[in-house]
Amino acid sequence: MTAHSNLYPTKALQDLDAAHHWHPFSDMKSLNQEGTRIITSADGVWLTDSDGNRILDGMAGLWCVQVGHGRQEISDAVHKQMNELSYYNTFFKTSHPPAIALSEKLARLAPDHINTVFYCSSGSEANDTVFRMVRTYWDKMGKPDKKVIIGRWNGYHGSTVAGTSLGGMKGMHEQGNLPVPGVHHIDQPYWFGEGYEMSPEDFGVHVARKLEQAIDEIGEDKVAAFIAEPIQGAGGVIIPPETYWPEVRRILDERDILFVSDEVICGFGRLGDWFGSSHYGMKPDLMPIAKGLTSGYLPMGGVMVSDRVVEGLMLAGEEFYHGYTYSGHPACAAAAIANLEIIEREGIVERVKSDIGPYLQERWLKLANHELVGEARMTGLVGALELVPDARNPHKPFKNVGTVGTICRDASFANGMVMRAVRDSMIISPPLVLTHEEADILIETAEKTLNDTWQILKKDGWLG
Ligand code: PXG
Repeated sequence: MTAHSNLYPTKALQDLDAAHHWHPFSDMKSLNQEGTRIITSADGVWLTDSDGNRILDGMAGLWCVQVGHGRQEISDAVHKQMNELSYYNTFFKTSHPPAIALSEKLARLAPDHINTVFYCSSGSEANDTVFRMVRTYWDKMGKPDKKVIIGRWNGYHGSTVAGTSLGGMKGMHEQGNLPVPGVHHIDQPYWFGEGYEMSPEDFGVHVARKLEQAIDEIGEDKVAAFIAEPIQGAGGVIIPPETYWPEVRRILDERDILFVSDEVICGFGRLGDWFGSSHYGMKPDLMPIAKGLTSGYLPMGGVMVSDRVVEGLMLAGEEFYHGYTYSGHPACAAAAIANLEIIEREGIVERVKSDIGPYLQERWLKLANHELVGEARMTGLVGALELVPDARNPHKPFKNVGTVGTICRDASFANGMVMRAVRDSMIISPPLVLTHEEADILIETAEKTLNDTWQILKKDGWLG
């Protein structure tokens, strides 16, 4: 069969998929029995499946399609680049115009103290690069004991060995005997689930101080870095209380460890600023990036490196033995440049901050009035609804965590919209080009989905 212009019935595709394709993060036995959904084309915020249904892409693919699907300008730029130079490496004293132009552009968009980028092909590779880079930095600085990296429980930094280790997903750690030694996890700033006995403000400070305690217990002379997402995405859109990042900043300012802001989801406009760390007034030493860098049109990631770390790594005048065949791939760089040009020209970051962001937030937060919703939260264009059995007693979760989320996610799909379920939270992270009219459709569909879910739960005895 050919890869495009689908001519095949859904069932035939599902059977072939089940026979030969191992999917990420999937229980393959049950998926093969159920059959996959097949997406055949997409335009703007709309997907089309193999049965011809139109579906609102409430997750921007997988948190990445900032500029919407099907932008001719990006595919033209890639096509042109492929004809001119489809591949060359950036090892052995060589470079090429797309990698150079993209680096200059990223340096301009990043905060003033960040002017250099190291390329890879994904967010996971970016965090593997971070892992080696921060430890090597301290070696070069003559502090080889500074090796421990502090991450957070329920953080997500990818699924490679270093990415899984830095992340705080216990189920992932169990597969492959991870984390690797030298990674320490502290609590996450999840007020709704873990801090509700305090005010959000007090909890923000309290949980930030877990970082201070960890550094002091391990010893500042042994800690290399702290890594965190500005807002945890895969962990369930955990938006920290207002007091959290300022307190973390105070702790970091008083101690000599590196701060790594994982911008894979929050970068490139998701929160209404170019980077999530800028949104929260943080000053990172390293920023892993991916996803929105190319809007997912081609795979590309990178680590944005501050002048301080670049200078440290160059101190000894030695090679950093790290790199990938596809570091700075010309076609991917061309896609990234075209994507960033669209974001700049259309003022998409500003639009999230002052137009579509506030517009969707206002409507999304009202969903908290629904009897299934314990909390609605949203910053920029990323939000969550916490589903609970009794909204008057909101912090008491459903039994068998995850089942209700899956019911709601399936109901959403049946209503023509992709929402992602994390535990029993429903997540939304739509393309940043969402129009007001599409935002209205998103909210109406979410409301209908909550009603449908409530009916199913009532019928099946979940609501008592
Ligand atoms: N850091 C963060 C903050 C991420 O969200 C990665 C690193 C890893 O990126 P790659 O490109 O290696 O996947 C991510 C990825 C989900 C989901 O189910 C989230 C991600 C990837 C796949 C699924 O929410 N985030």
